[in-house]
Parts: sequence; structure tokens; C-alpha cells
Amino acid sequence: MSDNSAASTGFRSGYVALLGKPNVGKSTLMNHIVGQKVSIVSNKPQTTRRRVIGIVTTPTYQIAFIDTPGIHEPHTQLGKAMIEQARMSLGDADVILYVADGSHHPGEQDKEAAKLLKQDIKLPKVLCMNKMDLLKAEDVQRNVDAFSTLLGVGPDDLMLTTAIRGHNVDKLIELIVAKLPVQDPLYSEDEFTDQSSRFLTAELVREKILHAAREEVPHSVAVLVDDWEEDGAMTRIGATILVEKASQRAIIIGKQGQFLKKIGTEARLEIEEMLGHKVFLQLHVKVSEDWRMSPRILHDLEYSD
Ligand SMILES: Nc1nc2c(ncn2[C@@H]2O[C@H](COP(=O)(O)OP(=O)(O)O)[C@@H](O)[C@H]2O)c(=O)[nH]1
Ligand SMILES: [Mg+2]
Repeated sequence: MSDNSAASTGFRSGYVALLGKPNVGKSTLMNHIVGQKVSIVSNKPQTTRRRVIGIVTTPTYQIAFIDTPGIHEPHTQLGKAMIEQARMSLGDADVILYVADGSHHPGEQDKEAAKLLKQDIKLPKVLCMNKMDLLKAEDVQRNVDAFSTLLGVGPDDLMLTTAIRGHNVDKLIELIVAKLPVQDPLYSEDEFTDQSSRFLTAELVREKILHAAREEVPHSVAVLVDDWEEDGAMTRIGATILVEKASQRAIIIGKQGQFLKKIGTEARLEIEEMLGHKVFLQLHVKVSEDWRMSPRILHDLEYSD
């Protein structure tokens, strides 16, 4: 009789918490490894608002990444919920993957995050110094030294990567897998996320807004899917885009509805790809002055429990 248990095959699996300040490439890295867009990406702050699990399974290992909102000062109820999500992910993790913008010297936020990590020093840590494509050759040693000292990570536990191109990501995975416990997989092999299609749909709409909108809009936007109907070979989806001011509503709708139309088309194409069939997407824009302060709306948006 053959024994397929992890104990005999050496199969490794576990949770890896992605930590680091916003905008360093945590979600980009996870999507690349998982091979699906489970977490949206943009250069705007607060792109990732709640924890998202992204799972990759191979014949020898399974990694369940816990992508977190970056660690930052909370100013709103939403901000508080975001920090809470990052902290909670530490409790579940087997390994911490700290992602830094390796092209810069550590900043204040990296120092704060390092303090947080020192409290959880028992977990094995891997340091990913991302955005290597922007790193000048003469800064490599200086930045590597600064981050490894700050986080207490030795030279064998760090990797320089370019997540947007997948450079060195395979080597990074090797470092991570070596630190995972030998145990059976936690998820079935066809699972790649814990997020519902509804939530991923809302997120894809929000991503298109983040990409297209000017700086003053992103923090103020949330997307709520309020209608979802399977209709033969197509899904009819209705979603509401919440903004905080009438002026933002005007921006999102655009001249003769052109902006909203563009967002709708871009999002629909990706939602169709995700669901594997045709989608009819209807978007509405609504002003809700302080949705970021409202526990009820945050709950409806699935940003908090
Ligand atoms: N130049 C460069 N940009 C990157 C790299 N990885 C991610 N980015 C960009 O950095 C921005 C933030 O990425 P994101 O994954 O949302 O960061 P997160 O906030 O840490 O999750 C996006 O515009 C990405 O395209 C990289 O390796 N090099
Ligand atoms: Mg992110």
C-alpha cells in the first residue's frame, strides 16, 4: 500500500502573511505566484482594504498567502478595520513574508512595522526586497544591509525581486517553502482564494476606478454589488459605486457618462474572464457622505465583521 501522507512525501504547506507598507508590491507578488488576480493592484494608497487569501498548490507544496492592507496610521473606522486585519493575519501565519520597496532606504513606516514584527519574533521571517528594477547598482549593498538589520533577517533569508516581471520569484518561493511545516494541504488543489465571486467583482470595479481616477477620488470610493442573477449563459450584475461628495460623483460619471462607461467596460471584460461567461454589468453612483465612518456600511462592503 502506498503512503501519500505528508510525513512520507515531505509535502509542505501553511499560511504566509504578507506584511509591509502600502504600495511595495505585496498584491502584485501574490497574484503572480497564485496565477490569478485575487487581490487588486494600483499605485494608490488603500488599494487592499481587507485580508485576502491567495492559494497556490503544486505536487510538493501549498502556500496560502494572507494579503493584508499595509500597516499605517489609522484615521478612520475603515483605517482601524484595515490595521486589525493585518494584525489578525499574524496570529494565523506559519511564516512572515515582509515585502519592502528595495529601491528605497527603509522609511518611518518600515521602522514601525519592524517594531510590530519584533513582538511576533517566534515566527520564521523571509524578506522580499521588491522593485529591484528601480534599484541602482550602487545602492544594493546599502539597502540590503539596512533592511536586514532593521528586520533581523540574515542574508540567507532575503531575496531581491521584480514582482511585475516575476524576476527571482521562484527563488523567493524556495526560501518560503523551506520554512513551512511538513503537513497535508489545507485547501483542495483547485481552490485559489477564499473570496467570493461577488467580492472579487466589486474589487475589479474599484480597481478600474483607481486606475482611471485622479488622486482625490480613490480613498472615497467603495463598490457594493447589490444584484447578482444567473440568467442562462450570462450573469446580470448590478453594483453601486459609493463616493463621499457630489463633485466626486460627477467625476466618476464623467461627461455624458463616458467615464462610467469606460470603467464598466474594462471591469466587465475582466469579470467575464474570471467567471468564464458573459456578464451584463450595470453601475450606479451614489453619494454617501461618511461611509468610511459607518460600521453598517463597512459591514455591507465586507470590510469588517
Ligand atoms: N517598478 C516596479 N513596480 C512594481 C513592482 N511590483 C509592484 N509594482 C507596482 O507598485 C504598485 C503597488 O503595487 P501593489 O501590489 O498594489 O502594492 P501593495 O500595496 O503592497 O499591495 C503598482 O503600481 C504595481 O504595478 C516591481 O517589482 N517593480
Ligand atoms: Mg495590496
